[in-house]
Amino acid sequence: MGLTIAQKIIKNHMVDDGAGLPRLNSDGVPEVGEDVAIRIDQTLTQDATGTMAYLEFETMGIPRVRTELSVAYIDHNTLQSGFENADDHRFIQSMAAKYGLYFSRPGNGICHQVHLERFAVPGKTLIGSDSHTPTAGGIGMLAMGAGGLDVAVAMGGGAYHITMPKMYKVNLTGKLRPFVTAKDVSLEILRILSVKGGVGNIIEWGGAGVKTLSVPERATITNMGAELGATTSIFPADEATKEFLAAQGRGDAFKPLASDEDAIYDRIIDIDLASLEPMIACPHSPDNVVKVSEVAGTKVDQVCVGSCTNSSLLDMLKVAAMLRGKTINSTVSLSISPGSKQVLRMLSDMGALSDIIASGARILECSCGPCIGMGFSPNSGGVSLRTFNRNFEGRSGTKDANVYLVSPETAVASALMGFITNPLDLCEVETVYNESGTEKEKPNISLEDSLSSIVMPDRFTIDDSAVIPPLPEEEAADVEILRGPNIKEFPKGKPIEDSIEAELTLKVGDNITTDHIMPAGSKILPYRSNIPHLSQYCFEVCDATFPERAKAAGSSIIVGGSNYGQGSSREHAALVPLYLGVRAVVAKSFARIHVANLINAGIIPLTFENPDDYDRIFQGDTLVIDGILEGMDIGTVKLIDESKGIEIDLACDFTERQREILKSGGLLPYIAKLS
Ligand code: MIC
Ligand code: SF4
Repeated sequence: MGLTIAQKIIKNHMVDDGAGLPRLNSDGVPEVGEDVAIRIDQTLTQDATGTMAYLEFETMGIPRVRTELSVAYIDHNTLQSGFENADDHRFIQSMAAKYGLYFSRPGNGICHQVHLERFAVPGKTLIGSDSHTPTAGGIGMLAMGAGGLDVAVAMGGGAYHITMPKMYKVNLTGKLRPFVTAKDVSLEILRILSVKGGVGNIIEWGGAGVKTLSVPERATITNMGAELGATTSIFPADEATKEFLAAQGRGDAFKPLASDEDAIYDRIIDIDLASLEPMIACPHSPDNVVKVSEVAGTKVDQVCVGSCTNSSLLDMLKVAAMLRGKTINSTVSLSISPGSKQVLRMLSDMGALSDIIASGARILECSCGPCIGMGFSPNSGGVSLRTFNRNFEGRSGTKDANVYLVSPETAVASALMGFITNPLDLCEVETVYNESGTEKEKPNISLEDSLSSIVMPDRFTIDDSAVIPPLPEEEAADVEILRGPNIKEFPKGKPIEDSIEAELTLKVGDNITTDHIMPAGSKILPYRSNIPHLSQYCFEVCDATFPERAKAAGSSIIVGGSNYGQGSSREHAALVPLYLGVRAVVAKSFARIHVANLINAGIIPLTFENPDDYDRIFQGDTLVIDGILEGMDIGTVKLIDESKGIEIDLACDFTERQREILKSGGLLPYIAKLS
């Protein structure tokens, strides 16, 4: 049988790192559900997760990174309202110099956008300490988000372990209509699959419609595969990929990549691009998707264009074309954050920046900015329309704001009108028929003409002056690591004990995000290397009393619903609970990266064998989990709720390697034992 793109890459990168090889099918591909160790060609970190990842890397005692390429980006913590972020940037820069990494300076852009432009290579593997690392899947890379510790291990040459996913295919036909965009495709698939529909799957995008999408458009789609909970998303590498790489002056990196004709998929979803309409994700979840026309007319206070989802040159040129000669509505504040220095510079050279400035928009620097609550928070109870990928409650920095996710076209149309506007309503579209009788859209206004004239440039402006290449080994050895006073020791896990007796200190519902567990935002993000300080804010969105209660309890257990820990890759959502004494998390199901982070930190994740048992236990109950060591071998363990006098079966189904990690007290001590 033929193979999918992802299966081909996994097959090429499978290694035996001592944990044993997975069971393979007759095509030499791991069976679904098997633990697979993958050799990692490239890694990336960003600053908000990077400080911790490099502190962890340091403890491994490896003299130089062992990947083909590793890049340390500074893009999240760029609002420097105190010494903390600047100190962390210097720390990361000195780590990059000492250990052989590329360093992308603050201002050079958002890691995923820059990586796509300058480093991503079809057919290679990439892990990044950021959940949107799959953006590079737009170029045909097997790119996955991971916790900082997993990235540190990969930098040291260690394999990355995944549970072999199922293969989903989205079969694209047709061509997007004007004003309907790749973002609308992302929102449509979220509407179909939901924020947990991708868990345990790799989503491959194929079909005749693929060739109508440019690489940055594909990257918008693979970027938001993170919101589906997918292991990753990937496109073939074809002519469009070749042209993109050539335009980036990296033609040599091209390698064609396609699935075999007879590849087998576990599920195929058909999307006709031509039939799509502008879509919008309503508060407070990326899968709360409806057509823009259904909420059109809602008054808007703020509009933000940017983030790793929608900040490419093509996106920004379209925004500029729509704004040209117009002034944004007087009741709306519009921010524009170009994704990279390359994008900003080209916008400036092409004159488009001037159109944006003239419209009254506020130009922010090339970084994550408002997407992670780093400035530009909405007004109280405000409505904010964002081209971003997450609209979780409170993430914008304003607790009672209502954040909607849209395409740049919908964002600009709404900024001009002052209320949610379907961009299609900005122009009258005439339907005409071509000679063969097939329907063809022929919009009749000049705005549309100017949008369709925006095409991929033959050559991007290439200027890597804000990327500092690795130092030669001889010089690197003398580099001094610069540490600020905000860097504190991180908590270390303890080998799992046979019995846990602890209070159920917090019970939460379904789809709890890492933004609930360990919020971000401008006030808290500077403390990513200071776990004691960070711990005050743990679960602040759900229950601000949790940190104090957990500390008082000493040992505690958290209970969650389904898809617990969805969203980001931040390992702080495991390290901070560890610091507060959390020993186990019991949930209906977990998100992929978070469950790995819990195990890596030494916290045991357990699932209800019968999800209805979730309703039988309550916050404040005293829980006992006995016989854990044997339970890990047989895959099940009993939880006794002493307060209610009931017993509940929990699944504790781990791979051999995960069991060993938990028995060692986390991934770091496990690695230390191996070496
Ligand atoms: C996010 O979008 O939530 C972040 C901030 O980029 C995170 C990483 C972090 O928390 O630092 C992510 O997506 O992994
Ligand atoms: Fe940055 Fe937002 Fe992308 Fe996360 S989702 S990497 S915060 S732009």
